[in-house]
Amino acid sequence: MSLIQEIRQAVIEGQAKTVVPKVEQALKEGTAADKILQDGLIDAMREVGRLFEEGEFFVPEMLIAARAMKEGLAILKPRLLEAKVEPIGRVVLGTVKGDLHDIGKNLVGMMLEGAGFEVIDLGTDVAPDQFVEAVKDKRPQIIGLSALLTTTMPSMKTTIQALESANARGQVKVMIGGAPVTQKYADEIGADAYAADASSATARARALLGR
Ligand code: B1M
Repeated sequence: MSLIQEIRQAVIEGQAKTVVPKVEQALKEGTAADKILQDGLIDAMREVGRLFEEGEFFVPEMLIAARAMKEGLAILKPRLLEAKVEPIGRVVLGTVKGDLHDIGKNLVGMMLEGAGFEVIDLGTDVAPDQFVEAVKDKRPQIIGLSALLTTTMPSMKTTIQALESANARGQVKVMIGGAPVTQKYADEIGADAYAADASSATARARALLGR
């Protein structure tokens, strides 16, 4: 088994104590941080989701796998941010109301920071009014909404409606993403951009600012 496969397996098994030294070892051996992220950590979470769907994993297993992923991600973060430059724009980011999934959202935030954006992270379970307030207070050019549950996706639409009601929609571009979200859904609810993953999120954010 390659080192990357060992990292993937340790995340699936939720063994944070194994993940951390193995990620450190892979970096020392010269493996690119992005490869460890994609083939080790993200692919492991994909498998965890599959096992959950098949009834082999339950919430506790998902949770400990997520913790192991987060600890591995913390080791990779400085490497992923190495390209950091002066802020090119401000993004307010959050997982929508009712949704507690934050790994993907954190990754998007990290990549945006790495691409030179200032990121204000509102966390998870963020209500439409909190996004509206942040748009008024922090004056971002973009708000980023993340949803991982089909049941919480409608909160993206409600957030856009709340911005409209507060006459704040014209001040900010709305980008959405998350596993169940699609370009079609973004078009339906009037979002300005959809991104399928963290690296395309940075490309979309730059494009929204005309860069
Ligand atoms: Co949850 N969960 N979960 N879970 N969980 C999913 C999402 C699920 C698909 C699993 C499954 O059934 N296969 C399923 C949703 C089904 C559906 O809605 N159709 C599900 C469920 C059902 C639930 C609960 C309801 C389970 C229960 O309690 N019965 C519950 C809900 C809790 C709540 O939110 N209210 C729940 C709970 C949890 C845990 C707490 C245990 C844990 C989350 C821990 C945490 O985040 N801190 C968890 C986990 C870990 C998962 C899976 C296994 C992994 C998610 C993840 O972190 N992926 C997930 C299965 C899966 O996705 N395959 C699952 C890795 C991450 C890097 O990818 O988040 O997709 P992702 O982010 C990507 C892109 O989507 C995109 O870029 C990211 C990086 O490339 N992206 C954006 C994300 N946000 C973006 C924003 C953007 C742009 C791109 O612009 C702003």
